[in-house]
Amino acid sequence: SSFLRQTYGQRIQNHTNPAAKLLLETMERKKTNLAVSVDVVKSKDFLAIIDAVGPFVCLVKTHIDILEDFDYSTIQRLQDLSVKHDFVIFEDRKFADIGNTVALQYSSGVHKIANWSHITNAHPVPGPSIISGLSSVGLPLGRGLLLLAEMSTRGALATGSYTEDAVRMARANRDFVIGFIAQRTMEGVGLQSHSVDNDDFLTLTPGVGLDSKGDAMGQQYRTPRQVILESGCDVIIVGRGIYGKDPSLVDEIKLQAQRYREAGWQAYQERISA
Ligand code: BMP
Repeated sequence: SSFLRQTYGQRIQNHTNPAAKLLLETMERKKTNLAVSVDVVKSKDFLAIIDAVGPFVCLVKTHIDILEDFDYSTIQRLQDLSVKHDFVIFEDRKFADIGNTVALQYSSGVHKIANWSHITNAHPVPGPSIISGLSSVGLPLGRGLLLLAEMSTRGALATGSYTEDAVRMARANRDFVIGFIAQRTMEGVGLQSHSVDNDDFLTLTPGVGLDSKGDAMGQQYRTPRQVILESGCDVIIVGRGIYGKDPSLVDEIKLQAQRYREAGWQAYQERISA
């Protein structure tokens, strides 16, 4: 039977990875499947948005390399907010190189992502060695990895057998790979028969918007209902739909976060009671 009918809380037992468990526990506790993607370039805006949306989200997604005034103290503030508001941190780094290089990029440099990000992600394009490289750093720290099995953009190349191979790579590395960035659930994808005992991966899905169908650079948006109920995804990732064009409008940002949280949770409740 499908994991899509189980509650987030019930699904905790299907996972051994600490980051996967933490995310499911947080979703169950806070009753939210909303993740906010905070794609702004000033640390002050970055932290203000996170403080505003914190109560409504299970996870905050970062692109730490776009902060033009980056300083490691921003990481300490992000971690303080993650404790204050009880959310998981996901650095959307999209690693894509050989094992040795990604291990260095993950552990070192200015950002030291493995030190503070519970979850990160990688393109499967180099093959399984990207997972070994990242897990050599992340697994001892209790981190989790998402593979990009699909993308939200028009004309994306991650389709068909590429997507299926991404899912096989994940199944072979269950200790560290906790799920996918994808547009639908990968449960059963690429399986000849029902030969896998536990196919419960987490599906985190960007390309979510209630008021817009896309942007001028190839992004495509679907609604929380399409994503959670119709496509079987677990977490909606929303960026501009929540913080809009003006990161200083804190009250408006809070309202939008509440709106997306409600839409996502409603769709989930319909799914588990279907
Ligand atoms: P927005 O909701 O403002 O379009 O932002 C979407 C976020 O999700 C961006 O940070 C982008 O990098 C990320 N993303 C995406 O949009 N599509 C994908 O397939 C994978 C992503 O990580």
